[in-house]
Amino acid sequence: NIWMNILSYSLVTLMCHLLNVYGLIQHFHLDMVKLLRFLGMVQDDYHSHNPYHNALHAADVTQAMYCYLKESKLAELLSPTDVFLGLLAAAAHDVDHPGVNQPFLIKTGHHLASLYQNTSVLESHHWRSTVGMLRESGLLSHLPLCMRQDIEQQLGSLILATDISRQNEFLSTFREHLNHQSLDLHQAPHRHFILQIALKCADVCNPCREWNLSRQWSERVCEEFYRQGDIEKKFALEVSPLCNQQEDSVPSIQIGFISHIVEPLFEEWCRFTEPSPLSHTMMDLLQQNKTCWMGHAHLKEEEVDGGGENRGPVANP
Ligand SMILES: *[C@@H]1O[C@H](CO)[C@@H](O)[C@H](O)[C@H]1NC(C)=O
Ligand SMILES: *[C@@H]1O[C@H](CO)[C@@H](O)[C@H](O)[C@H]1NC(C)=O
Ligand SMILES: CC(=O)N[C@H]1CO[C@H](CO)[C@@H](O)[C@@H]1O
Ligand SMILES: [Zn+2]
Repeated sequence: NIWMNILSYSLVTLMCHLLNVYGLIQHFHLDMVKLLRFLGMVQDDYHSHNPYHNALHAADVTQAMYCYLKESKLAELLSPTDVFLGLLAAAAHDVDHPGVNQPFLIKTGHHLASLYQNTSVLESHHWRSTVGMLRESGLLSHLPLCMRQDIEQQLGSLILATDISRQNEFLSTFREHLNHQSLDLHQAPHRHFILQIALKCADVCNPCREWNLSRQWSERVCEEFYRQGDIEKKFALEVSPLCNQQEDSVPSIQIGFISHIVEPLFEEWCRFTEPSPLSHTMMDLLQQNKTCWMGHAHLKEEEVDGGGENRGPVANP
């Protein structure tokens, strides 16, 4: 698939550009040959035949992350290490994604499910794969051991935050902080928490983009769900929520996803970044796109309202 390869090459190009713009290649004395080797490995480990979880999604999330790091509330307080970690985590957060979700891996007895004991199976794999590639490429081998260990740990904590089953945990902590104005971005742990939130936002920001783009991402993610459903049918397994093409329409999946995951998260992000033209634009697009999906959904009333409720949240953005 040549077209997909050209598109997914954007991950290496984008990362080199962003690291260069921030002066991070100089700051960390990165060797260009090792950097290109590392980024090339990350890109190649994304599955280009996944309709959604491919290197293009990684590039999309990295681009969004860059924009969020530039928010005026944040930009001047972030250290070079914060920015480096944020961009790296975004680029690698879904690496080697198999195109099926965690429940599928558990019920089919996949080795990753037993390796990670049925908990954050995919996210743990994305993290450990990234650490493996960092070490293999030697990208950070010139840095002191304690610094390398710190980078690996923080990368893990950022990538594991994208596990959507932990959404409520992060959202309520974020809300508490905002209600009590208790975030102090001069403190490294608080900045790390905001990086986790920013990455979570970037990972689910598809519905905050212009309709044309947003719609294509929606179709891709649903195509990936339906493919999983087809495999489940073929092997006489129970079809997972959202994966039945006959029952779960693209509009109904999107309305549930927006109402239960994206809207609550971006409402708080908007509050945190206030005043932010970007956040307001994203909230406007989100509302317009949601209305648009509701117009597309020739659904019974209760299906639109209860979309995600009885099906549970969308599994793996
Ligand atoms: C993971 O889930 C499978 C299937 O439900 C179960 O058989 C197995 O014991 C679980 N493993 C762990 C470590 O919980
Ligand atoms: C959206 O895509 C359609 C055709 O694919 C194009 O005609 C239209 O100009 C696009 N709209 C925007 C705002 O890019
Ligand atoms: C039908 C509808 O409201 N569509 C809107 C979806 O959002 C885009 C902006 O991204 C609007 O241009 C459309 O009009
Ligand atoms: Zn993702």
